Amino acid sequence: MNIDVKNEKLKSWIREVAELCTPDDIYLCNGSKDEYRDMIDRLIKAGIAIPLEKRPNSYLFRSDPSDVARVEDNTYISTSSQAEAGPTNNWIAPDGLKKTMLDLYRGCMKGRTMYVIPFSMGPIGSPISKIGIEISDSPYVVVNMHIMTRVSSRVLELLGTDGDFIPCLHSVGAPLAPGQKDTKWPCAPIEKKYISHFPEENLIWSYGSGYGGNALLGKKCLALRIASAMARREGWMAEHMLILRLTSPEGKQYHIAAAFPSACGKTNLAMMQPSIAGWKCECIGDDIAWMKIGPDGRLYAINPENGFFGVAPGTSYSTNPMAMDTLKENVIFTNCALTDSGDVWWEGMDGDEPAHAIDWKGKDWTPESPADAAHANARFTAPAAQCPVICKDWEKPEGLPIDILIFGGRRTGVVPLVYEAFDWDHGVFLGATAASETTAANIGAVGNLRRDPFAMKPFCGYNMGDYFQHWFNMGEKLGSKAPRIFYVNWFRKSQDGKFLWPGFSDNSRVLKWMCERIDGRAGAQKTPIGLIPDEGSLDLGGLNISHENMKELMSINPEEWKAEIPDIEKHFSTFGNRLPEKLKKQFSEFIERLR
Ligand code: SAT
Ligand code: MN
Repeated sequence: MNIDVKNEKLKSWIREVAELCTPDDIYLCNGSKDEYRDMIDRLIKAGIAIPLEKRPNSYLFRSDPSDVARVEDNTYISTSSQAEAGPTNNWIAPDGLKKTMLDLYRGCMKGRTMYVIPFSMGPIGSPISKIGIEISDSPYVVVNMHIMTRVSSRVLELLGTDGDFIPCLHSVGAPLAPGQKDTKWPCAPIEKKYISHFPEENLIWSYGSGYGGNALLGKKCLALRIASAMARREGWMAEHMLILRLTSPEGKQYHIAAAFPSACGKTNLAMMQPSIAGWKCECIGDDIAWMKIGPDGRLYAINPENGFFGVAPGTSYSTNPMAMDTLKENVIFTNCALTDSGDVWWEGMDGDEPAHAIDWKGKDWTPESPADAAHANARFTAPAAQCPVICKDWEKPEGLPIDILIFGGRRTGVVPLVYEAFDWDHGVFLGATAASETTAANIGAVGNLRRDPFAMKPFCGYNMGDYFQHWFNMGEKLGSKAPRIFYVNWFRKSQDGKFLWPGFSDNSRVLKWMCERIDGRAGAQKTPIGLIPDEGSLDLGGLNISHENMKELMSINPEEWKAEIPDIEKHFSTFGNRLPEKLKKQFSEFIERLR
């Protein structure tokens, strides 16, 4: 092995993995533009990356039809006791899981190159940042990591001889016999896919999938599952939240972090351009927030990522113009359709449907075709820095002070457009009971209602009962400096099945109300579920929405809310004695208010 690394732990880990996985070659990544170019060239030659004539330096990839989203049923939090992983995580004891996976890893990189990818989550060298090293046999992973994280040889310099890092081992799980022809998207069958986390030793092992969060291990695996466990130990927070800055016409800045489940519009809200005059919105991050209490006692957030891995279908100049402008060049597209003019296309894009395209499976497609041209979880990978509304302070090492936290989800009924928590502890209750209809971001049924506390159900790296307690503890530490907490639902529908709220840029109206609440300028009424806007306090100027629709949108039906009680009870009961006393208290007060 002639790989030049000085860090002792890294040196022996690379040697160990090479002996286990027996790749043909080992390549140490440096993160340079030339390296990216070189990898892409090879992927083009192999017919795996399709260059897009219409978008400079942009490429389309098609995954195997079985490997199109995160696999939550195959995702494990492997702690010494099952109680530590808790009821929301799949668990296998570390010894057993490692034995199974070692058998899979043995010889798994035969015929392939093993890439060693040094990366930083957060600006390189920032005190909040964490260093990871991903070892992967997927060149697709290398080029995506180049965009989504900071891949650089500076990371190795920073590590020195004895610095620590989070090892992230990944294999597509498809060794090649001598002379065997490779497929364009190698992966293993579902029963051999394992996305495993060992939070007690800050270790990630992923096997069998090449897609998104299963394979780009800096994202959900490191920055959420492992980081959430570290954050609890160290007294900070790793959350599934977008971060944005809203500036009022008077120039006052508000920083907002919002948690919604995957594919519920985080990217759209993060890049939203207000429809109300004089207000300005800038993007800081679209998926993950790491938050720490600063020297002044306030909560400061950084976006640990370097790019956006966003859902393509539904993205258009009317839903998210800033994303569309981010996607003009230097983008990787996965599972989108290919037009005859050499561009990507997906359902919901502006303009007419193409008369003919190649669908995400590589087959001819016309508007008459029964299936969609792009997969519902088709994605773009784009550098955050090229977003036209990226905030100039998005890489500030100390982060930005958060004023407002938002929870929400996709609910066709029951939940009004917006309400405010009475206080922090009530806000924790709102986060802990958040529910949403499932989306295509996970392999599984779409549209089922599930409790997704803090939008972290698939991403919390320890017992979620303890996670709730951690939120209460943070509230105690923050005291009067704590951000205010709100709950939103952009997705409520009328009796005849139409969305009641226009959403997108008009969501700025809801954010404005939150800012005015903080400044004591907007009134609210107490209801059993929280504080809702006083009539007239939500700025609806210039919006064409009927009084009836608005009433329905904001309505709170006590009977419908009472019907939630048994489900919340069932949800809470899964946590047994790990359910915080404060949450029990919040729940009984909620029931009391509904009486
Ligand atoms: O595939 S990812 O996990 O990165 C996307 C998502 O589910 O949010
Ligand atoms: Mn996400």
